[in-house]
Amino acid sequence: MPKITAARTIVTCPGRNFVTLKIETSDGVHGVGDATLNGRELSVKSYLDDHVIPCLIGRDAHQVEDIWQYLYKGAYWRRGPVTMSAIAAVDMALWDIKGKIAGLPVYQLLGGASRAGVMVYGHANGETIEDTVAAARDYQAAGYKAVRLQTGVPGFKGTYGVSKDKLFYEPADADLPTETTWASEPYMRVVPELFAGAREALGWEIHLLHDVHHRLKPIEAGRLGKDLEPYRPFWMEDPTPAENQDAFRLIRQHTTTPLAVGEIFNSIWDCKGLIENQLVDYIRATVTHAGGITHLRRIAGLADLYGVRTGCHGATDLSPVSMAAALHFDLSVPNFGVQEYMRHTAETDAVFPHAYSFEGGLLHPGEAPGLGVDIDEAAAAEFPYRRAYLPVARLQDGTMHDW
Ligand code: KDG
Ligand code: MG
Repeated sequence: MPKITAARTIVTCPGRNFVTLKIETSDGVHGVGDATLNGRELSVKSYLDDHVIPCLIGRDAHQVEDIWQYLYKGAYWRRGPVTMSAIAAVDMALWDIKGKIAGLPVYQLLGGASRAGVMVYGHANGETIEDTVAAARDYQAAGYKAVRLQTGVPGFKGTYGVSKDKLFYEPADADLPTETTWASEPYMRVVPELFAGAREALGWEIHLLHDVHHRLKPIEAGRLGKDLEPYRPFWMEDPTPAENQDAFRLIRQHTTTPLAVGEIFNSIWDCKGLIENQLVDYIRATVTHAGGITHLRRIAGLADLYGVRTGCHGATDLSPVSMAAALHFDLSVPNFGVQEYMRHTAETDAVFPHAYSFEGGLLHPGEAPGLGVDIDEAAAAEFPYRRAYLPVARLQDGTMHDW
């Protein structure tokens, strides 16, 4: 049996921070897992270094399920983003090892390909509707079948989803949280105008998505969903903070715009009520923050029973290791919907050489054994950790709001 002989975390900042777990085995095979939790990176590193790695040494690397259960049940303190990101990193690394030893890409171990490739959506954004539509046109020209539209709200600086750089979106760009201002009313006026402009310019073939980023009250979300209906959005994401899952009943009563939720969920228990009550259409839990491939498959299995499809989070704060793992999952799972794809910078791609590739609006994980991604430790060492936080949002009178 391949025994786990060593494991360590590697923190690198090729433009943004990433935490990677590397597990080595007695067979000479190693695996990698992503443990990045944006703005709280060092907490997951400590959880792994101080509490998980010592328990891994000597275990059979093939026992992916048992090690998952051991870390989840054995901690006594269950769930939470730090714990579940740490477990996820171990799980990804073990699937990577299993694939390498079997000589198969991980998607083959998950049951094989259920489709030719993974439909992804890119991020079109701009300060104005015209800029956003122009960016969406570029994505369409590059072959994307789906694109997310985010635009600036007139009079407000630093609207969520609007990037300084057209291709790379990185909100965690300050040593301490920057403060942005928010008001729902002008936002709710501008988004339907954006979708009207986009449909006129791009036609009806391309899927259009939008992320509300937890900003609205339930009745406001119902209104926005209704106002967007004529433009047939693929989804409206995170309309309200999902701690209050009953809010989704209210939103559902008012709109047929499909709803996507779950990028900040970290276990099947966060997803269960929304799925079983058919209050969402897409579940966005992702490999890194929701306990790895092993746990995400369980979430997808539950979702499939209720006609809910997957739409994994894929922001740049998830490393190429996470993206690779997501693609193996996406390719194999029967109820796949769409995968978010924000391109990483050239520096990040150099630190994490990978086999996945984009063609015609689809990503494919490639045929390399395991996850098909690695970390170049020498390159990683050139980019030391830099503290960086996500912004916060306040209403115009100074009241703290959901970012
Ligand atoms: O770290 C926070 C980001 O991952 C998040 O703001 C991105 O909402 C997001 C998305 O849909 O990609
Ligand atoms: Mg989002």
